[in-house]
Amino acid sequence: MVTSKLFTLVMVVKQQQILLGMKKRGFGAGRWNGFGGKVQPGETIEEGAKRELFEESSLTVQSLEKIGQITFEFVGETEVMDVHIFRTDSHQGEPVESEEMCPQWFDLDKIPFNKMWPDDILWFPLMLQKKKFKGYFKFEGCSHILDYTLQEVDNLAGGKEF
Ligand code: CJL
Repeated sequence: MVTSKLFTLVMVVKQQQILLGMKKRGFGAGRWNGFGGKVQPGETIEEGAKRELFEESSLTVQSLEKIGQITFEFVGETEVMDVHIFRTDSHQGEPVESEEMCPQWFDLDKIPFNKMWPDDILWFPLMLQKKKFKGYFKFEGCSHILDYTLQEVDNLAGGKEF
């Protein structure tokens, strides 16, 4: 039986830059990524996204735009990751390093894809153009994509069928 676990990922964008954090420990350590984590019981996905953004970067936001949903399967594992991706173009505060993440602004033409999850280079262009998308990636280990689908969608509701 395949089960899924909910995760959030928040991309904070300014005019010419995007905020990424270097993950300091745990899953994805050593890679730059947006801010996020597991959704907790009793919170909505968006509440979880805001909470993790604050815990990991000290930033607060008024609103998050739902921009993408990606399901990640790993060969040999029965649990998939259901990652809900949000974008915001305005935030309050200045990013502060946390136990989890070391935040840094990157020019949009200098995104460090070689030190990010290999799926990111495929969906970042859609996210940066504010296109909504759904994706499915099958990984072998942490670095090899075996197959994937990625499609632009008009609507992200109905989150389970890619
Ligand atoms: C791994 C899932 C961590 C978002 C961050 C893990 C924070 C766990 N996240 C990107 C992913 C996963 C991913 C799949 C192959 N950009 N983010 N690719 N790519 N989550 O607590």
